[in-house]
Amino acid sequence: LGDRLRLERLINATDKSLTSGHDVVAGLSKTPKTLPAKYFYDDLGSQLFEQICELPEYYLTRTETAILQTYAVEIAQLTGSCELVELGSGSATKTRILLDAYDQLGYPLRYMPIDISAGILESSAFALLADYPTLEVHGLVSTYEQALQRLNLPQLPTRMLCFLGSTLGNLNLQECDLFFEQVAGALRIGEYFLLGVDLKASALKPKSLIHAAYNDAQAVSAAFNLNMLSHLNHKFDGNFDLATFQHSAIYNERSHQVEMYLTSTKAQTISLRSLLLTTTLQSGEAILTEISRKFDLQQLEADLSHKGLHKIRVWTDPNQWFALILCQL
Ligand code: AVJ
Repeated sequence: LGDRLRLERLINATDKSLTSGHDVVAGLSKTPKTLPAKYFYDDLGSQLFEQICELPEYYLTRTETAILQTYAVEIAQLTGSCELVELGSGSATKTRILLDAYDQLGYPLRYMPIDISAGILESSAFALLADYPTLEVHGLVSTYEQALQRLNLPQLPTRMLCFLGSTLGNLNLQECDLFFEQVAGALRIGEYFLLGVDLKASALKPKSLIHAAYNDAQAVSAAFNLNMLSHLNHKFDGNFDLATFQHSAIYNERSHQVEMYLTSTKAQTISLRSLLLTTTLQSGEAILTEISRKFDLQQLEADLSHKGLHKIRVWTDPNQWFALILCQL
């Protein structure tokens, strides 16, 4: 394996200078309180998210997978040989569909997975190397910001940056705008950006479908949401008592986004000692832990092209629940 695998840590779990927690302090100091969604993904959080992807209610993964299965070869034909770079690679299950397509066309297989969780990055890299005998993997344990800065380096092969699973939905309008700018800045002219997004409710996509995806019967979504508090407890020496918080998720029809909350069931004081942070919560007070925006294709294409990311082709499922957009700088 040795020469086919390189793993680099841009974040070190024990080094708090890179993950200073200033974003946690800022979020808990706001009214209403918020916490950044990236804190879902410690190793257990990544596992819980993998479980969510398999839930009957969570249509996003299944739908995106089906689109990829139908069109991966077409994507590979459009881009030609290129290195796959993936932001938020997770278990890299969907990536296999792309790798198979590039392989089928006889292209060399190069993959740069980027994930904030070292555990899932390592295990997925090992599994891929075992299954693809010629694959070369260069992984980064990193936030998106760090990785996009690192990608802005002269490199030989053409790259396709993949951002699947509608993770884009976690970014608000301003963050999204900045993100597209960073993506455009990281790519060279002619390189590709493959984006998977969940679409707004419509005649073919009832709001109840979206609601159920974040309120599953087995309460895995609730466990995923609550796990953020346990992650923060470990990382910042905190005292969140998970038994005093309740999961909720609503589809906000005006802003076309799912909002996920943790609501305190009692008045309490929380401290995160390594951040020197103390904050009080009232009984019934909610912390916003995630927005999951749902997109309008026309609007999104306009926003992308405004940053120089020009649409090459768009694919959707028959019900137009989910879309894949291939752009080129
Ligand atoms: C990984 C951000 C796309 O918003 O649907 C799943 C995360 N949150 N269930 C999403 C998530 C609750 C997921 N993304």
